[in-house]
Formats: sequence, C-alpha cells, structure tokens
Amino acid sequence: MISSSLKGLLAAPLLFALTTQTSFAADVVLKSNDFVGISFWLISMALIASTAFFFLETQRVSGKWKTSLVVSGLVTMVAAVHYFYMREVWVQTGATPTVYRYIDWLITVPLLMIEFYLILSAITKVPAGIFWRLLIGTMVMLVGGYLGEAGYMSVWPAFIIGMVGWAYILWEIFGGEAGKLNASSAPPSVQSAFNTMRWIVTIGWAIYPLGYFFGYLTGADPKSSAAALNIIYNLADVLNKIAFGLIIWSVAVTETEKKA
Ligand SMILES: *C/C=C(C)/C=C/C=C(C)/C=C/C1=C(C)CCCC1(C)C
Repeated sequence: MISSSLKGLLAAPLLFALTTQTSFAADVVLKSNDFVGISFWLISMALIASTAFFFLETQRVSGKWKTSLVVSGLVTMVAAVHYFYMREVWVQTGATPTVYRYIDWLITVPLLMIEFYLILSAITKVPAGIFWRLLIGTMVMLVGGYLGEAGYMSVWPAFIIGMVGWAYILWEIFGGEAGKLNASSAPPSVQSAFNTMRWIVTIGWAIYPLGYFFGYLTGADPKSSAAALNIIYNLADVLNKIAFGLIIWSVAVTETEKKA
C-alpha cells in the first residue's frame, strides 16, 4: 500500500517533465555552448533522482525520521518542477527566470526550516515559537530579494532587507533557542547533523547573496550579468537542496541502525 502511493508521488515530477516539454515551442533547443542552460538541465535531473531516492529511503528508516526524509523529497520535487520551467525560460529567452525562482524559494526555504525543527523534534520537545521565528526571518529575506530582483525597489536597499532576514535566521540557529536546545538535549549524531546544517545555512546560503551581488550590484548591466547570477544560484541549490537532504538521510540511517 505504502509503495503504491510512493509510486504515485514519484510519477508526478516525471509527468511534469513530459508535459512542460510539449507546452513550450520546439524550435529553440539547448545549445552545446549554453553552460547555464546545461546546468539547469543537469540539476533538473539530479533533483528528480534525489526525490526518488529520499521517498524510497523512507522505507528504511524508523518512525520520526520518515517525516524528515519526506520533507527532503518534497524540497527536491518542488525544485525539480521549477527547474523545468526555469530551464525553458533560460534556453528560449536567455533571461533570468526570477518569478519561478522566487516561487520555488518561497516554498522550499520554509520546508528546509521545517527540517531544522523536525531534526530537533526527533529527540526532544521543541517549542513551536522556534519554527515561527525561523519562518519570519525567511519571509523578510525572500521578500527583500524579490523586491530588488523584480525591480520594485532599488537593488541595494532590497539587498539589505534580505540580509537582515538572513542574519536573524543565523542568530536563531547559533545563539537563540534552537541552538541552545540542540546543545543541551541532542545525541552526538544529531548534534553533528545540526552543526553541519548550521554551516550549510551560513556558508551554503551565503552563495545566494553572492549571486545577487554579481547579478545586480557590480554596476554592470544586469542583462550581461544574467549568466553569472543563474549559474551561482544553480550551484547553490545543489548544495542546499540535495546535499542538505543527504545529510539528513545519513543521520536518519545512523540513528535507525543504532536502535535496531
Ligand atoms: C532552495 C533554495 C534556497 C535554500 C534559497 C535560499 C536563498 C537565500 C539564502 C537568499 C538570500 C538572499 C539574501 C541573504 C540577501 C538578498 C538576496 C537573497 C534573497 C538572494
């Protein structure tokens, strides 16, 4: 029963891949020197494969960890669908797919925040306030970035608003309640996963404002910086969506096998 519903879940992104192909004009195809387009393509496929992997591996881990793996799979599934659309926009027009990018982030970043919450919840009682505060930081960060990238606001002030949101998230996971809970109650493997996740949110996430910087803040025409912006965002997604999920998978397996 579980495996038939899993198959349904797995089929969804594949069907999307097929339908989005036919809904776009067929006269512009991926060119062999379009490396940004190639990165969109490679990552689309890596995201589908990761989705299948995370969903299927839920069968191997114990109770509470299943939810974490499902959330990882949802992150890569939602991103895969957006990558199909972003890839087409890029390949056909050479323009930055800002709207699709931010809709993707609007869904996947809160899901990643839920992961933090879940990984702590797997071993201790966690106040819901932690989750809400992380979510508020996320919203400030993304709304700031969108206002700047979509042209509703000057790029510098928008960037600063986004940075404030991110700084708040960092404060919460290093010095705030989430950080303290981890230090006081988590077993070593969870603490080390939480630690790695912290560095992902610090170093891995820092790649995005770098992309924004090279895309908009160097004084060059944003059109000519579109390739740099998109390749940086794309590489950041590999680390922050796929590698992040793999870290959680590895803790889930370790903790499950310990108990068995
Ligand atoms: C899967 C997608 C992820 C993890 C996206 C993360 C996005 C960010 C950390 C964006 C950060 C930004 C700032 C810190 C400053 C303003 C510009 C942004 C939105 C690119």
